[in-house]
Amino acid sequence: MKKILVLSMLLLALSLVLIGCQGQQEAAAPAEAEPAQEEAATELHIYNWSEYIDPEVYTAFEEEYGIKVIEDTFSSNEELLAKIQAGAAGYDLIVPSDYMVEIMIAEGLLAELNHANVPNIANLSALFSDPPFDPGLTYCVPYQWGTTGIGYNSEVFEDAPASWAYIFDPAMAAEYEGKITMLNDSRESIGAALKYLGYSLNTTSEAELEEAKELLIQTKPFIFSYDSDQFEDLIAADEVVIGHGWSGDYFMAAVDDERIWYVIPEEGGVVWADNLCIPLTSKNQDAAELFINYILQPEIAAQITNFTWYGSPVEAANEFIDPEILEEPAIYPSAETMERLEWIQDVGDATPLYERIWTEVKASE
Ligand code: N2P
Repeated sequence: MKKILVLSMLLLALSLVLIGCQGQQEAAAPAEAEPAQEEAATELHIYNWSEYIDPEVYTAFEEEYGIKVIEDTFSSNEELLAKIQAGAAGYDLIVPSDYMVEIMIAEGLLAELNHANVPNIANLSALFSDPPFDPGLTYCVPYQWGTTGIGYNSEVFEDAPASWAYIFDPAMAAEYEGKITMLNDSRESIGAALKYLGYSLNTTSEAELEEAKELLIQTKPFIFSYDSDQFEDLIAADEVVIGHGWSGDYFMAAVDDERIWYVIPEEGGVVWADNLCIPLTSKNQDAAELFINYILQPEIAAQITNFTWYGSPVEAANEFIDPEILEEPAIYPSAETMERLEWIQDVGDATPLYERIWTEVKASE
């Protein structure tokens, strides 16, 4: 009963924020048919975020299809974009977030999906079947979704540090000087500062962005590092006690170190969805679609979520997801919490401004 309540709250919440979902369809039963391969690919090169899949999924795919999955990792959407723009031609699958999908589509960097090869797309929740950043799922398939907030050591913080003030208010941050991390990510870290200041994290106002820059520079002396790969491990290693980071990474670390926990700040944070997309330069599009179809199977999608502690867009996976994950309000947030979250969007002409500010923050002493 509780699970049903949590799920209905989630559905309501997502419908509030994931605007533009027209032509929604009922989730269908898993399709059995597997697409035929035109060419016998023996390798599939995926460029992914770190620790973002159960490695056994790669092994099982390899055993089933004889295609070896080779993974490289990146740490930010901007790093991914730069690599693909620079002509990196070796990748068959990449995993950009929502706003970056929009940018990559506009730049002509992605191949259109052949839906006939991905029948398991029918397993997606209606809320992820027609996202505003990729209408009709023309190019990509949603992979995992989560939030950006605050991870912490609960032995140090008896009450959850549920405010960005723990990082941005100098009087509070001074207490944890040198024991705070922030993501090494322009949109995320500037976004957190904008949220603390009460602005939209998609603002294009130069004045608001300058204010966010000053705040980040003022905060820098308290920061141990800007890190998007080890931030959760740094708490486990007692190097830091609090950080700005992605929900699932903290929860995953909590499996081995129960002192670690995660909270969505009261001022709000980011809700995001990452997506599997095929770069235009891939020579193994069929194998890439085979892999996408493979992980859209409910039990495989659940296996991934049970490993990453991020939400799955595959509705049919819910019955295989650990109840501890499905019932965790910071993973499947209530409608009320979702109202405080914002999606990062492509800010168009303001993008260089964000990049300049982030460069200045990183270069400041
Ligand atoms: C996984 C990182 C999640 C990606 N380690 C954030 N979009």
